Amino acid sequence: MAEKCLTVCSASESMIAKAEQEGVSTAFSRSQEIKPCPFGVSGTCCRNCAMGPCRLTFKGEVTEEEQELGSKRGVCGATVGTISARNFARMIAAGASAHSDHGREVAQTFLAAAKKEIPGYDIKDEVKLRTIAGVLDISTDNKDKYQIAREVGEVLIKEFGKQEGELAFVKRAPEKRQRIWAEHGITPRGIDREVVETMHRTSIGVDQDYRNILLHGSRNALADGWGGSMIATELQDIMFGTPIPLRSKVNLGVLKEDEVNIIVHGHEPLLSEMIVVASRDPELLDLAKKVGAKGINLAGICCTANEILMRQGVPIAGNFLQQELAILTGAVEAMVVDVQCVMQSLPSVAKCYHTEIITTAEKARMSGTSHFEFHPHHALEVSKDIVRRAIKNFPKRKSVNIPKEEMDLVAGFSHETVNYMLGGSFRSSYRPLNDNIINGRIRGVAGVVGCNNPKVPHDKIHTEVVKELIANDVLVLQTGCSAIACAKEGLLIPEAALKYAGPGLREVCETVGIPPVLHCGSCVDNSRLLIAATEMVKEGGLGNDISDLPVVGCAPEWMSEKAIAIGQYFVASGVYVVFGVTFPVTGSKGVSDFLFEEHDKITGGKWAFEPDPHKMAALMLDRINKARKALGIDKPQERVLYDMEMRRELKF
Ligand code: SF4
Ligand code: MSK
Repeated sequence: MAEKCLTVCSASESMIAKAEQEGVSTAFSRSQEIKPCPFGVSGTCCRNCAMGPCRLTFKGEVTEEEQELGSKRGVCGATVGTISARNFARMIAAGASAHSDHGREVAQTFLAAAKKEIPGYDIKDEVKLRTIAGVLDISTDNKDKYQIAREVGEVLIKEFGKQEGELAFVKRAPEKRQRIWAEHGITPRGIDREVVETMHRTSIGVDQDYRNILLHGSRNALADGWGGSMIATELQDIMFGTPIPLRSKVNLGVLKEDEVNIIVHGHEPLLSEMIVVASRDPELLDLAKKVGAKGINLAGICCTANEILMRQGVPIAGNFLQQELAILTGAVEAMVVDVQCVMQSLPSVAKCYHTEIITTAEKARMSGTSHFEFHPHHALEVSKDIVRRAIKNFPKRKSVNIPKEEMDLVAGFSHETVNYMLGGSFRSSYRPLNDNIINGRIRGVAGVVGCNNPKVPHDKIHTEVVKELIANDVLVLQTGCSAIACAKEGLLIPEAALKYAGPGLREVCETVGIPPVLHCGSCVDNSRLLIAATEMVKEGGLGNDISDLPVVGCAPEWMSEKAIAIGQYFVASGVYVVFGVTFPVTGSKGVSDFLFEEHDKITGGKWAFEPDPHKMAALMLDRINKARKALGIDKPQERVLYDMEMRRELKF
């Protein structure tokens, strides 16, 4: 029997082989040992009360009527549709909570920075601050940036506990979209309120209509995308700077044999931004030299990596499934973790080498680690203590085996940057993007995002889907671990357009000087994609709503509940979203039909499930082609490249 392909990343492959040789358990080996529960996979198991757990199975072809009206039910009478919808909604609530709690931490730190209470943090992007103040109807006349930031921070913190009305950023969406949400009663009111209501509705004996549960799931997800996540992104940009394109490197080869290697891992940039500062401190660099190291090398894993890559150019060591593998190199002095996507196995892997795992968040502690509690009031001191500890660990190294693989990438494509790059410095605008979509040079835009999952070959599905999309002239926007996967494959450099892109997309990329795949940030930065889609609508010529655009999304190797929350807020915002690996409602015919078909009629967006990367790309292309046909832009049009004179003539 052919051996199962675990990864298409050769650096990871060599570390997986090393783990096997040295008897170290990793997610790759554990995934092969553990047989997933079939009820859990298809969403038909309920453990919401002590009369259960209740697991429902149906043999052979079963209709929705048989499932929903038959006698096979949980002890309380719950049907498989109710159980499956409740499970799905709870995944949304958990994912939205993670992003939104991140947003809350950022908002609190932002307010403290605005009050000048926390040295080291400042208000860096005043232009964006004023834009957001405008969105919130806060007057900026005769106010300095700190006063404006204070008012912005106070308004946005209240979004979490808001009880009535609607979230402030909802009005950034196209007007038609806002009307659709209002019509179906899914406009989010308050971030925390929607999560609490999901938990209430899905407890025993409350909401028992799967459509109603799932509609509230949409409202909860929208509170994430247009609420918690968007607050996190916007305030991080204002505090730390809105990303602009920069070059860096990616993969395990960024670790250095002769330097102290510190990896930051997790999601929030609040501490890692300060660790960047500490790692450049001359006193600490001297200390590193004293223990025989040539310097201090900082690298990232997962979304903390994406955050400090986008703003500081810090290289990325790897994505989600590479966190254990990085330690296996024997070259990591400290892995500093904050929240989310941190494997509990890290301390046991670290025990085999000299790596110290350092937790920093009060809400995310692990046994077998050191804890350096982070608080913005003393962030720089904590960061320096962490760097000192890493330096102290350098002489404890045993054998070091760093894979050579590393790849260049360009990152930093915030919505503002895309606007500037495509429109030019003279007149920032999405007009050239829209025009290139209308004339067919760019067929459409795809957001390809999300995690790794050891159930499928690591990075394979991401890279194959993306290659197929760009070959068909689809511009790809990326976040999260998917962006890291494609960066390792060399898809995030301008030269990739020559090698992989179709002729139309290649021409645009060459003219503008961008890669065909744009790195837009971390998981919370999926909110940037909502704003980009909205700007395309507002620019004109591509319909009146996000659902009219030839825009699609996918998460080819998803694993986290956060991915479900993201997927649902895109579907509720009018986007067609395809997920790979597995889909957690397939045990219920009614819920599957609702999410995969009926949802289109409600929000103009729907889900699809397809694990094969080529079929996944085909589904996305088909949806894009249908959108183009509906817009009347499916026939080839004369291709016009805008020169500066023509740009000046554009009407705004
Ligand atoms: Fe079973 Fe109903 Fe309790 Fe769920 S809520 S465990 S279906 S009895
Ligand atoms: S880190 S949520 S594995 S993308 Fe955002 Fe990666 Fe998924 Fe975590």
